[in-house]
Amino acid sequence: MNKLSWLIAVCVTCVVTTLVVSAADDKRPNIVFFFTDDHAPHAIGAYNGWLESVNPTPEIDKLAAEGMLFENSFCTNSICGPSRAVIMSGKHSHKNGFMNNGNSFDWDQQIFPKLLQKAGYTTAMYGKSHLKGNPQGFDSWAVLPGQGDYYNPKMKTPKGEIVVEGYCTDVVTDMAIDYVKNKRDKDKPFLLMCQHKAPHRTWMPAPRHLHLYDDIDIPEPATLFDKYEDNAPGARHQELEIDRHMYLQFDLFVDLTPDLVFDKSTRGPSQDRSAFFNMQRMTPEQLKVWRDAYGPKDKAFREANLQGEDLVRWKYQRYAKNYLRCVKGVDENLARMRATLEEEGLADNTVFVYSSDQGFYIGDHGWYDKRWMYEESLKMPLIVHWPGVTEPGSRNTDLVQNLDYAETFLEMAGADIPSDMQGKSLVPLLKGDTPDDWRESIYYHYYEYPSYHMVPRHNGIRTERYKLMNFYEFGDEWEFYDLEKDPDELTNLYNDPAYADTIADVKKQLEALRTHYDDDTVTGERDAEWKKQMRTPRTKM
Ligand code: SGN
Ligand code: CA
Repeated sequence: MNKLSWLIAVCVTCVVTTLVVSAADDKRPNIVFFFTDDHAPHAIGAYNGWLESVNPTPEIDKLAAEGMLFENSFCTNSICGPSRAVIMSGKHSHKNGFMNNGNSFDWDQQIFPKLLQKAGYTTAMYGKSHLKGNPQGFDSWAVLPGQGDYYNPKMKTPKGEIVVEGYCTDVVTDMAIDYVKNKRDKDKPFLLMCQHKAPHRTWMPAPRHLHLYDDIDIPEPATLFDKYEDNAPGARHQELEIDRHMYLQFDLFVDLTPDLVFDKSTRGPSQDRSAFFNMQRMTPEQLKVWRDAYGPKDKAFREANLQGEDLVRWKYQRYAKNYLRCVKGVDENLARMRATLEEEGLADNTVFVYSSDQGFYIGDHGWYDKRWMYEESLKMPLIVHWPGVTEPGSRNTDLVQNLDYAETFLEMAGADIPSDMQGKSLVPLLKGDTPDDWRESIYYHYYEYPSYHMVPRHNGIRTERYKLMNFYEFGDEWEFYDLEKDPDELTNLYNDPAYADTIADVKKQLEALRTHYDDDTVTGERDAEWKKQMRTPRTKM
């Protein structure tokens, strides 16, 4: 061997040894982000909401018993695409550019998965992305196009579109499991984003769950028959009521007719057709299970000829059961995912995060869907199990947001947090130490109007105790709630003199937040006729 080839051989050996040693020494945790669509915290047992008695999520509850549950976890903009864009970028909607579902995400921007890749992580995303375009920052991915299908879903992959037979929550978890077992680069720590469509509208459960809860009544929320008397006009002009805007066929599958020629009169003014399309995707076997499950129930329903509040109650039961059946699919698959980590010997060094893109109304205020800054849709579940770090069964009450996730994952990986990200890492909180200067309020801004469900644009602030909301598009409408005294937000105190000083103070805080987050997007003055119409009080039909 001449001198040069000896030198090369020594160098190569050194490099290889260093790589092997660094892979073996890399103790940075893997991160599994198990994420769902529209799963409200009050539909998780561990959150102790009014649905707790149904025991909807034994597996998620187990995760909470082993890790930390965040009681005051909020989104910045309660809708799917925008929430996900905030998570990716660590920036509010007006900074990351994805303000409503109609926008397209600019994947060229700085997002935490790219930064994790740079820091030596391997990354993957499966399931619902809802950010349009081909994902960047992932070594492996397969995503549902748009909202995705519940049955036998189409999936977009780097190699083209595929169709996978099965139920979406199972299919997506299968892919995530396959990644952990066979696909990932085993020399690197990994980030795995396993993102489900369930329990999004139109709440289609797996065949194995169609009879779950058949023999019980789901408790009703206290506000099922809210009349929105105290609210700003927007609450009387929305289109998300179980009573008026939830459709027997489209949403509740009464008289299953997948071969139906789509008839506009069977749906509301701003609905799409995903239930019909999903049903048309079913195999004959799947469809038979559905007809067998719903047929007898539909017959009983037709015979009962329910009207008024009885009909609302029936619709609520059908809806809540289907929603919770979808949640069951999520819960079971979370257990499968965790079992895989155990089997692969990875569980002890993997941070497991459960979250969903926003909360949801499960009959609360008579509604379904989200969008509003009221508690049920502002809150998002957040449960983190970080072995050896999070105190088992701990519950954190600090104000946290999806704005903080990117920063948190970066700190877990020992990577730098870019200064233009707007959230704060939750790592100190996960270790049980809340910094003295932790935030005392959160900022919210919703933009998608006019659109599905007709929830007007609004922004606002929530402190530990108070909430102030501004519906700025039609004049200057405000709502103010004292959450300690009125957790259901039924009494708007905006004009109550007893609260005048507090309101003035919270308003100043809201202005300070707008400045802090550099949000100058309060726009959208409408024409006079429109304003007049929105000001006309509309009672429930
Ligand atoms: C669909 C739903 C709406 C829902 C939006 C946004 N209709 O349009 O009910 O508000 O998505 O949801 S459906 O007929 O498709 O069910 S989001 O979670 O993607 O933001
Ligand atoms: Ca959603």
